[in-house]
Amino acid sequence: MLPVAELHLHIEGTLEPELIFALAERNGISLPYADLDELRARYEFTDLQSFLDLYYANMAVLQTEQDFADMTRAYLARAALAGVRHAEIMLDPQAHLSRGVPLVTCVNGVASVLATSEGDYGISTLLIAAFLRDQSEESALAVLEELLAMQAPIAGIGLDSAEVGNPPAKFERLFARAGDAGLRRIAHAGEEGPPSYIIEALDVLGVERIDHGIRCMEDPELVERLVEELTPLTVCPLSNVRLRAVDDMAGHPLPAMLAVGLNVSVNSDDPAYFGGYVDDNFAQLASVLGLSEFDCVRLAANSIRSSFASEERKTELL
Ligand code: ES4
Ligand code: ZN
Repeated sequence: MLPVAELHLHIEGTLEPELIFALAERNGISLPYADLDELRARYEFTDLQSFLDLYYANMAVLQTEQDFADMTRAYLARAALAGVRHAEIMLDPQAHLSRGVPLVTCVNGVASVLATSEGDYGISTLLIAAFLRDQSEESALAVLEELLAMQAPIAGIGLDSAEVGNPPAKFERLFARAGDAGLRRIAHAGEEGPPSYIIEALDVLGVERIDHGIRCMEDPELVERLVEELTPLTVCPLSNVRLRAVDDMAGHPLPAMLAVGLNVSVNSDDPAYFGGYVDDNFAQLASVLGLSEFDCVRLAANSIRSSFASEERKTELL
């Protein structure tokens, strides 16, 4: 198995249907689905929002530190089988706070497992607090201050959720504060939103990496800049197909992105919702798009180089 770094992963998006039912049972929560098949029948998405509705609804079963820890362990165990040797994991604190789950519960639940992930699963990890762009900047700033005050073990911040209508510039002060606090900065841009959102994320937010970024292909000047600056784009092929950002895998822009020299990597985004983990993404790229072994090696190397892992760890994995 090719060693890869997973750079675009929402831990809540790793909550598999079986675990949703198990946690609902443990926490005495009644689900609006009679059984697994009824839940699985909901995994038919038409766009980003139709997915986000189910993604946020299913989080209801995450109540205790142990719930967050169990979800994180399940991801690491599966990711190890996929060849993941380093993972940068996003957590959506606001999605839990708004349900009455304290910040310490979600952060400690995930972080307690990540603390020993290298020894336990062979996966070095770091945690990224992602902020919901459809909520206010004030809300995000308050949560960031709380994370800093509690010295949460976060390496950086991200920006996710409903993209269109919530441009990066809305979070200029949040990202400035994070930068001042020494945090790494990434943002989703150019998934459903226009190429101009990618430019804004780079120039206004100062991000080091773009999550998705596939719509950069509509702007040749932007492509030229991204190639020149070697900006990492964390592409998620199965996610793009399932959320209909692209028509089908055969029409995915990844081969074209590689061909023009963009620094792309392959990631699973929300693997429990989109039909597979990193290995499944690579397998589909190979079978449908004829991605060569050489391309896969390059994508894997891109992922490791574009990570926030220590230089020693990167050397070890390359
Ligand atoms: C997400 Cl695929 C995607 N896009 C934006 N926000 C998200 N949160 C979880 N998955
Ligand atoms: Zn994402």
